[in-house]
Amino acid sequence: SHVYTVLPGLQLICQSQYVRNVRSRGDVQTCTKWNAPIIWEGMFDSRLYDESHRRKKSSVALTVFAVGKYLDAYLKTFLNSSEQHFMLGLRVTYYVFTDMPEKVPAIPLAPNRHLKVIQVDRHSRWQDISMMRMKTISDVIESEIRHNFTHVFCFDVDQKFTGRFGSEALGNSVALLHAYYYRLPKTMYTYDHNPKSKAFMETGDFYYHAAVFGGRWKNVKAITDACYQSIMEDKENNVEALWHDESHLNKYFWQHKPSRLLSPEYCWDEDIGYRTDIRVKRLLWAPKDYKNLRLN
Ligand code: 2GW
Ligand code: MN
Repeated sequence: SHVYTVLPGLQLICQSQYVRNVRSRGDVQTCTKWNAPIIWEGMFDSRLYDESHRRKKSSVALTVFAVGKYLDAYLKTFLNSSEQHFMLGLRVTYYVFTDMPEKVPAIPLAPNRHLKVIQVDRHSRWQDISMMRMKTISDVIESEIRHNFTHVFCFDVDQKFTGRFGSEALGNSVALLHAYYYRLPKTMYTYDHNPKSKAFMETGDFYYHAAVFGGRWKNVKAITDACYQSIMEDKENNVEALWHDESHLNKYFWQHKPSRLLSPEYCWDEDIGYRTDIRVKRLLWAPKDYKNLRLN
């Protein structure tokens, strides 16, 4: 329709202008200094995004890891809730990585949605389970995703969808504002401050949460390759970044600005309590049973 022929041109001028002109939010930052939109509820018309992505035949691969105790603890809730809220109307395939393929629960999937289980080793250190995801994601993008999907989204498994997580979240490279840091001064961001680590940085734009990131497959391939490479260099130098893969991801997004940011509505922790700016909770942190889950 008429609207769509105009929008791409507008996006060239300021991508966020398009979202802002639909409706605006005065209480939160909706655009970065490099002109990337920060997506908050109330700023966009979800029907426009859905129509546009259906027309472009956007398709999404979701990667999630459920290794060891995390399989029983979180995977079923993650997948069932994702079927209710994640990219409804688009073609979606879940790539579930686990050390116990036979224990992956059978989830009823809507038409056009698929699930693929891929076996991975169980690293003995949990830090490695988390960090080595970067390598595994890069490999599966190269072998499969690049031939079949336009976009990739990578998720922690210890969370539950509770509201629309839709096509408004799709972009070239997508980062998520960490729920605990989005209103804190930069001096409190927990970047890696050890000059010996490749993740070292003294200042940045935002503190991003590694529980959700994504983008076009080519960009996610570049993100995961770079993070993996830095992680391995750190290993050779016998250092480990403060927050593991999350530190490396923050460094990458400092050097390669994400084209779209998601507000903490896209990954909220109820423990934070009531906030007026959080109008919709789309994905919630699952309660953690540290005592049992972190015994390796
Ligand atoms: C992780 C920590 C301690 C014990 C076990 C595990 C573990 C993680 C595991 O036994 N099995 C497993 O599949 N994982 C996967 O790694 C799972 O997908 C999980 O969601 C992900 C990250 O671990 P998680 O969720 O326990 O770490 P968080 O919630 O503290 O995550 C933030 O920091 C991490 C690095 O320390 C990552 O960057 C993560 O993306 C961040 O959200
Ligand atoms: Mn997590």
